[in-house]
Amino acid sequence: MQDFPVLTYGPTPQTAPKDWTFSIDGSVGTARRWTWDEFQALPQERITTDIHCVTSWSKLDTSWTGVSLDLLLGEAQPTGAFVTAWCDGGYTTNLPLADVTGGKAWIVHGYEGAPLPREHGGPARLLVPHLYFWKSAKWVRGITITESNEPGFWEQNGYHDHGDPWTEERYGPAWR
Ligand SMILES: Nc1nc2c(c(=O)[nH]1)N[C@H]1C(S)=C(S)[C@@H](COP(=O)(O)O)O[C@H]1N2
Ligand SMILES: [Mo]
Repeated sequence: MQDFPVLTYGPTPQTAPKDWTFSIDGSVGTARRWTWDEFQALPQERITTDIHCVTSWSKLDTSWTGVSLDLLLGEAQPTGAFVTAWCDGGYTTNLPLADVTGGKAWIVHGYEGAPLPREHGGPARLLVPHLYFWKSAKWVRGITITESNEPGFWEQNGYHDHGDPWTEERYGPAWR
């Protein structure tokens, strides 16, 4: 994994799988929470995709294992149109619900056939490959559904609210 840079703001959290849960709450029909074992028992997908960092590197054909957010959100029945992903360590990032549904986002715990390394977000991270990689929150523990858009950590600190690499949505108004 030498050509896969580690980009983390702050220290790397250490959460053992036995202490890990994944929650969906906020504006939902039914708040849900899965333990590690419950999560592993859900249908797993293998995702092969390119990833793009805002600082200009891309990595092609990365391979991940995890659970589709369509499946998880289907159990929670969101009523709001925005998502905030939150993490051990305090990192947050915001996304429109439409960017994490329709086969576009996963909670992944495997990378290249092995457990996701801690420095890359293990035990589990969000994977949203069609947006810049800062949206793919490492050490993710849950998502909160909101009625309105609530900027996350980098979105409050200069990055673009949406982050589409094809139209190069890198930085927000404050940085232009
Ligand atoms: N929890 C958390 N997730 C995070 C970050 C972070 O600092 N904390 N950095 C983001 C940024 S800016 C990038 S580019 C990617 C980097 O992922 P990597 O370290 O696996 O390459 O993670 C994203 N997810
Ligand atoms: Mo980044």
